[in-house]
Amino acid sequence: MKPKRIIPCLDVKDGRVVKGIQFVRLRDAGDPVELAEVYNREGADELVLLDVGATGEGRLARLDLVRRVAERLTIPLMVGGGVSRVEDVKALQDAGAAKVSIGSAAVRDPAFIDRAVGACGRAAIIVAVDVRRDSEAPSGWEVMVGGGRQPTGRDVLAWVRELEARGAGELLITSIDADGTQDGYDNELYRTVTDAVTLPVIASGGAGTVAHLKDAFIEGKVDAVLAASMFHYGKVRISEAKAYLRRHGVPVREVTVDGSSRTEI
Ligand code: 0VR
Repeated sequence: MKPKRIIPCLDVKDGRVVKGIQFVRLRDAGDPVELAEVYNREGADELVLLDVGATGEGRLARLDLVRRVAERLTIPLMVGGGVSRVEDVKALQDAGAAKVSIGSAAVRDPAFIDRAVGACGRAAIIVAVDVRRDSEAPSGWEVMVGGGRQPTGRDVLAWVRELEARGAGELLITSIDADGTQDGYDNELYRTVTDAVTLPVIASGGAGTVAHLKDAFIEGKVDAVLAASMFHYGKVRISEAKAYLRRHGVPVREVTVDGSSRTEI
């Protein structure tokens, strides 16, 4: 079985890592390059760099920061924030991003996903889907854009099915309700999505304990877990999380001291 992935997330605004709750009340959580090096050394499987200011300011994630982070990593870097053209994807790839996350722009122009996949390949194109619980939505969750502030009227299931049809490589699904709470992932959301599409799904929003990570894999059936607060505030080390997951039968990539890797349960 393919190893499950642990992916720390660096939400960056004005060159600093920030962390809030439900996307607001952002507070400083450190230097992005330093944190990237720590997570890489600790055994993270991938790293997300999300420029949370970019979309709102109508610009692309800062390429100089992407370069400085990418050159310190031995794991794949996924970059998101303000991506709205194929040229943006290519510029981020040239700066060292292995994968690029597209969020609001995909909702504005779904055919952009087809163009980006056609030009850059499925493996490089992740679609970020931020949702909030909404009893009016057929599946129970509505897709939001613009940093979680603008409702789209789209239901999460209809949207992820359309993204699968358009060739997206992976889905990064963030629960805004859970974001930053450290109360656990919305596993009902992930089970609903993973029962509906075959695309790899990354859970995002709410991680606080190693048990939360296990629950997302076992109950939510996700392929990877993204976490920010839990790791930034030093609650759990990635090596501890991987040992716990192995003890509970979740296959994870083991990183040995010489940096080589193998998958062990
Ligand atoms: P934790 O719950 O702390 O693990 O957060 C995981 C995930 O929700 C965040 O890293 C990130 O996706 C939150 N996203 C955005 C944002 C945060 C602030 C402002 C905007 C955005 O647009 O995604």
